[in-house]
Amino acid sequence: MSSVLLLLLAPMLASCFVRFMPEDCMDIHNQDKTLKSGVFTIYPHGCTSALEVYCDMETDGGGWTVFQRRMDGSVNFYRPWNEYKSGFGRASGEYWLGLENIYARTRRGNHELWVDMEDFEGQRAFARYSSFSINGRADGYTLHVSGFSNGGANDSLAFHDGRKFSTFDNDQDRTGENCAKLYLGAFWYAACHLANPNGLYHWGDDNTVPAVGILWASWKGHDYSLKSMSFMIRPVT
Ligand SMILES: [Ca+2]
Repeated sequence: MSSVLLLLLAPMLASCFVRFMPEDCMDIHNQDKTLKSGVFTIYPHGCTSALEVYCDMETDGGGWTVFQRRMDGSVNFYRPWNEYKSGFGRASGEYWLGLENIYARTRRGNHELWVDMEDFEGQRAFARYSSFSINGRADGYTLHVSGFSNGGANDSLAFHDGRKFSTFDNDQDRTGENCAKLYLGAFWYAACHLANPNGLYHWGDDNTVPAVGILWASWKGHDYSLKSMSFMIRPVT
């Protein structure tokens, strides 16, 4: 009986004997500052929580944990609550890390946020926030973001500060409508959005349906869907 139990526990125990268990990309960066950006394994909440993420090791000195990444439209982001809660996609491409994992990180201390974006004409811009956190599930993963500094994209996120996260099957927005259904995404919708990072991947301002794309309105307006966008966080010491 005990040997059966051991057999069942073996995979869990094995992962708990890993010597180096970084909680985020900053831990990995601090271990070896020569590492380039790429996919790494982190342990956001303990030894059984191994998770692959993309780490940006170059932007402003590196150590950024990417929690949202769009780049080629290969992953469908129009997904239900449970998937936004736990995460989906692949760290080597497009993915969403999951609200529980983001919460696990930001509850451990102060974090800053960097939103990186690129249009189809090869221009780049960013927005940076000196403080970023979300509440837990019981509070609807409410967004707290402040301390904006401009990297050319202007501020489209202050509008979403204090809002709960909404998906098409869990409407927590500020309207009688369902913002996630209207704009084919999932976000901290208010009424409804100035940013729609998890919207529909399409090509720039292609005159299809308005305001459903991967948008950052203060940079390219409500109808221009960006080529790439990523949200990444880093602990502030
Ligand atoms: Ca609503």
